[in-house]
Amino acid sequence: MEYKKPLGVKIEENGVIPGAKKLVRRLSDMKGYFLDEEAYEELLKEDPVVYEVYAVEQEEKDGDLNFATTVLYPGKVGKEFFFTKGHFHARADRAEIYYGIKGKGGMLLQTPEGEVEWIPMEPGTVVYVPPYWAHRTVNTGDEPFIFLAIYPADAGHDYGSIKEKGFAKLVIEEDGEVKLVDNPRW
Ligand code: S6P
Ligand code: ZN
Repeated sequence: MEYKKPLGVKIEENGVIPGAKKLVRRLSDMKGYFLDEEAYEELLKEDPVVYEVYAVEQEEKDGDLNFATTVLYPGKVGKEFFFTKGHFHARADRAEIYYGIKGKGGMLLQTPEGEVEWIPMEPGTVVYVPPYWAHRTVNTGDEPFIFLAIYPADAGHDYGSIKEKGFAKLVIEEDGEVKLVDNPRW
């Protein structure tokens, strides 16, 4: 039997996992995701980084685990707070755990039928993402929102239906408050 080597790694203050694979999502990678298209086009002139992911991933095998930090920057497109694209798992029955490290935000979760849940997150919050729920994180604060995700190595990502319709709820700022409102495009 060949055993894999165990690994211990310290997450840096800024959310970086040394040696991890880095993925950068800029606003230009998220065309069609935000409701306010005018505000999107305007901000596109700067094309800010919306989030970075630092992932330590294994071969896609049953039983193994991946982990990744996400650094989700503060910002808004119109009234809508910056968010991650959001996805179902390609193997839809795979669950996931998130752990809040820094900053303030929350997770939108949604079933294929469109039932939505909002879970606020701060440092120390653990979120259990059950099988079959799509999940998207949202930064509702004014500093980077950093969290760790731990997920089955064979979970994969299915971005398709979220890319088309989004989530049934939008997370917006109105009158200085964080509000969940119906997504008119849903
Ligand atoms: C993977 C896990 C996270 C996200 C990351 C970016 O299952 O849920 O690591 O991949 O937060 O979000 P997204 O929706 O662009 O993959
Ligand atoms: Zn996931």
